[in-house]
Amino acid sequence: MSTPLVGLRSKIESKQAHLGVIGLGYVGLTVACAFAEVGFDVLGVELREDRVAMVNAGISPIDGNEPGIAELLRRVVDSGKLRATAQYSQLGDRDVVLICVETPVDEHHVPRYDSLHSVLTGLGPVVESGALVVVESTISPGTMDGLVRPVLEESSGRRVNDSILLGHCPERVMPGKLLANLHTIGRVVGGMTPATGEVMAALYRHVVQGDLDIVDCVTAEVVKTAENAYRDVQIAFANEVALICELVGADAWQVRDLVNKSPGRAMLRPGAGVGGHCIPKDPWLLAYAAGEKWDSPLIRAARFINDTMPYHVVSLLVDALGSVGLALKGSRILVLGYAYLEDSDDTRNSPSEALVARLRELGAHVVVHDPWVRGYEGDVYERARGCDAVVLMVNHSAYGSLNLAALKQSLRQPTLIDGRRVFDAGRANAAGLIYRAVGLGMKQT
Ligand code: SAJ
Repeated sequence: MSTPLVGLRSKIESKQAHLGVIGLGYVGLTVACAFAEVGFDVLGVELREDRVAMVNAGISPIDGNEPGIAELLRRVVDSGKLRATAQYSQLGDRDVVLICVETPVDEHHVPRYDSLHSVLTGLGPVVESGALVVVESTISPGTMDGLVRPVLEESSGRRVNDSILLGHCPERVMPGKLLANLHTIGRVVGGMTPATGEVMAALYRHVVQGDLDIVDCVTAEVVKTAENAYRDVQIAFANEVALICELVGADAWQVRDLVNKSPGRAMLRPGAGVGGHCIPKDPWLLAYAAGEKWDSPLIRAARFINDTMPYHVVSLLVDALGSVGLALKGSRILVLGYAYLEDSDDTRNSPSEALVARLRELGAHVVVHDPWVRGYEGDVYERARGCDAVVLMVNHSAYGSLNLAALKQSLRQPTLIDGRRVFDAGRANAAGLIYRAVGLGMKQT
């Protein structure tokens, strides 16, 4: 191991290394707090001055219910271990810099690296010689070699693996469990060289109890994007089986239970669509890497199926209203759930967004209820008053205990469309509701 690496490794092992974290969103803030908590001096760099001010005041800028973050942030700011700035120039004394910025895909499913590019351009001129730079953002395979390395070498005037060390350690946090996941879930540690990977593992060992698997950068890029593409394909399979069950008169949830009794099967849950910050995006990052050489038909098909589901829910609604001679145009529809995930306030890429837009396009008047999303809270039965249908899109725990008889009383038309199979068809019918559900064949209702 070269001298710079030996020196850096001992500074990391003794926690004397000064850390920088660029991007104080839900990923960056979590990792900054975690390293500060174990004693590192951490400087957070964040473009948004309001977030900088909040962090320096010990107030978490992260929305939602994130156990442990607010208290930990206050503690590490009060102890002086973590501070934030908008100035890249202050990164000049950092031995390690973690990059945690957004890496979205555009409407053509092409990665947009504007944030990553500007971070590397801003960091290059100030980064200390011998420093370790780690990209935690999820990126398309080939991006470390094709973009990160050349841009950083260009902006710093230094050579990677010579006077700059570079690696990729993709984040694996999940909303609602940010801190817990960071500590417990293992990480893939991609170093531009094996020696860099070893130093990165020495760093993350301070905060990660799970495995730290040292690999090269492209392997780390593929693992992260593939683990989410894998889940997207699994969900799409469940959704396709559900669509077939509806057509042949079977119950997809019963089918799923019985399929999963077969050894080695683990069919996921069909539903009203796939949202969030990871699953809808990461498959495109993986597919993009293959370029023109391989079109990734399975990944694309899975994305198509999952993105179709909110529109399938609309077709179930049209069918249910049609069965009593009602048109969707001019009807009043209550949508239950606007978050992308149960018991979460996160609405990023929510399937409900697509559903509501489509219903409005078709001339329906839409009312939204969600106990977790600011502005959509309130009494469900009140919101249902005068509506011609209720469409459940998110299986928030609160909805499981809904009184169907009371719901029917509030409704103008007794129609219930169940996008997440929260309710039982028999009970819904017994309550006098016209019931349709994703994956439920007509013979079963
Ligand atoms: N969904 C289904 N059917 C399922 C599971 C999920 O329709 O069987 C839908 C959900 O309703 C949601 C979307 O898919 O709209 C995503 O749900 P998710 O459970 O995958 O939750 P995410 O988006 O928070 O995924 C994250 C990912 N973690 C990271 O990227 C670090 C994913 O890799 C994890 O597997 C997942 O959390 C998890 O297991 O909780």
